[in-house]
Amino acid sequence: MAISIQSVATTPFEGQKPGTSGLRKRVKIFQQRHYTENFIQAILDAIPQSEGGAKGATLIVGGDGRYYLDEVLQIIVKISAAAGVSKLVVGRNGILSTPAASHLIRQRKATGGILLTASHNPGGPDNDFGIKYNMSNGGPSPENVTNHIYEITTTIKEYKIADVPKVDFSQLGTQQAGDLTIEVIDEVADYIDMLKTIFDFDAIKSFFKDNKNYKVLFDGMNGVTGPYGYRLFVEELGLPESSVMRFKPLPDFGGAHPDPNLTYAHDLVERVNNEGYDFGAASDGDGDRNMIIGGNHAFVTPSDSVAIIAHYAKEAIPYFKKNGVHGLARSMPTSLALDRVAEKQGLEYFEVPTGWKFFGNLMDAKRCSICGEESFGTGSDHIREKDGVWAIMAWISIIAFVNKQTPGSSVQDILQKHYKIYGRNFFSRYDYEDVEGSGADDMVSRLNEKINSGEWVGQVFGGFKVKTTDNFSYNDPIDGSISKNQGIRIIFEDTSRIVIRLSGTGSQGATVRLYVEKYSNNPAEYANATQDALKPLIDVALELSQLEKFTGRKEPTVIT
Ligand code: G16
Repeated sequence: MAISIQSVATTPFEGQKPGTSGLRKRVKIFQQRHYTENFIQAILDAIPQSEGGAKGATLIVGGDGRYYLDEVLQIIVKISAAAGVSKLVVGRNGILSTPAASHLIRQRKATGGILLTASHNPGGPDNDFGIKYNMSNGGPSPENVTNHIYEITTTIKEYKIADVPKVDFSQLGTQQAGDLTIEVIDEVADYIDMLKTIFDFDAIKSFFKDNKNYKVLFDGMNGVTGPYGYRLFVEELGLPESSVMRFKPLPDFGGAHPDPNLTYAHDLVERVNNEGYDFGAASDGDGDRNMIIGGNHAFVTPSDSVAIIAHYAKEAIPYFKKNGVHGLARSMPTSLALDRVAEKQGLEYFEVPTGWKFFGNLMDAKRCSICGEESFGTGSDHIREKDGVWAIMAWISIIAFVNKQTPGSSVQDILQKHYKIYGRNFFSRYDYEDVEGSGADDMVSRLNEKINSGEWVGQVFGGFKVKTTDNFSYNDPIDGSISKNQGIRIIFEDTSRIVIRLSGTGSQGATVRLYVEKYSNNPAEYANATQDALKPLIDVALELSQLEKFTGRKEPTVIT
């Protein structure tokens, strides 16, 4: 069908550089005339020829339902039709969780996907929107591709749009926009089918049947995973509707900050503690993050969560029973708890920079099966994104498995049992959000000077003797690429660590992340409160970084 294609003259916008995971900015920035069009055109032009390029491509498109999604979907249709894209596979109403999109890219053998999300950042007209491109392996584009996208945005002079009618994304089925086919699919079904190939649904159902009083509460945080959680927990596993909360995706997440941590998922934490739930879990705006808690204030740090999943994987999860576990990986700031599991199981393990994209190469090369990040991301090689609902199902599988051996085991029991085997890595992250950019940069510059001079090595601070200091650099063992300046590390003789880096996902000012970790193999300490255990090290971190002096902040905005 002939369609008219128009070239629209444009000029570059500053700052269209994708961060840790895509371009995230205020909605008002995306709403500027030509802004979104420039970026979408740059994405299509940057699809590598080795991946097939845009012409004739099949792209998976969807997002977390946040404000401005509808407008961007129509822009994608027009620019894709003009670029000769062959097919767009879109979730109903443009909804697809990030893990569901990653799965669909792989399942459909698509060229890639455009994901419309700012993840856990708040939504609504005054908050954030985001766009990222995922490759044919289902994972976020690597730095050479994001750099190429950025380069194009700095020189763009025109974009091309096709004159096609508005597409109705509420209707399942196929529609045409010129030669471009648009297939609107059930946003949940394929993902649930995938979970059925990974987990033993019958074992989980029989656990709930045998433990009728075991209470679960899933919090969709008004983000994208609500429909997934509802279909899974209520319709598939047969739990009562009271097992899900905030399960309707809202364009502004109901005003909430859809980030599953103890601060922003406070409502869930309160309910689990006050209403006698045994297990609580939340996922974020786009469904790739997760938080796991248990009754009586049990909190599973993401670092412990991935270590525990790795510990039980082959026994409790059919996918790993069948495929084995090739290796483990974590992001650099994530605690070393996972390394201990790898060592005990004789598995290869990796430390990569912050950013899920760094796990993809290892997974594609079959050198990593399970990985995780302290930033509430946990996942496996079933897809190439972290996967909140998968992690929750992994935990439910472990609970069912452990309870079969030792009935009545709580989340806290599982934690303590793990510490008895491996010792405990106390871990905490302090976030200082929206600080003035130059103060944060000056702080990092000074820290770089300190570590370059090696001046702290051998010195003792607060009883901790410094072993090494560096700015983390990663040499990808698969493609040989090197990523430098990934975070300041101060590592002590007793394996305790302080890590400081600037976030790559904020949309306003700078966010300083301060990570502290201390290992104990003294059973008398395993039940200690995290903040108490880490207080001396946090004091050292604040002293060495001079964070208050540089940022003017006395207290962090979020502690996890
Ligand atoms: C993204 C990345 C993660 C990263 C997190 C935090 O998560 O995919 O790998 O750990 O950001 O990054 P930063 O510390 O730079 O803010 P998400 O859930 O935002 O896509």
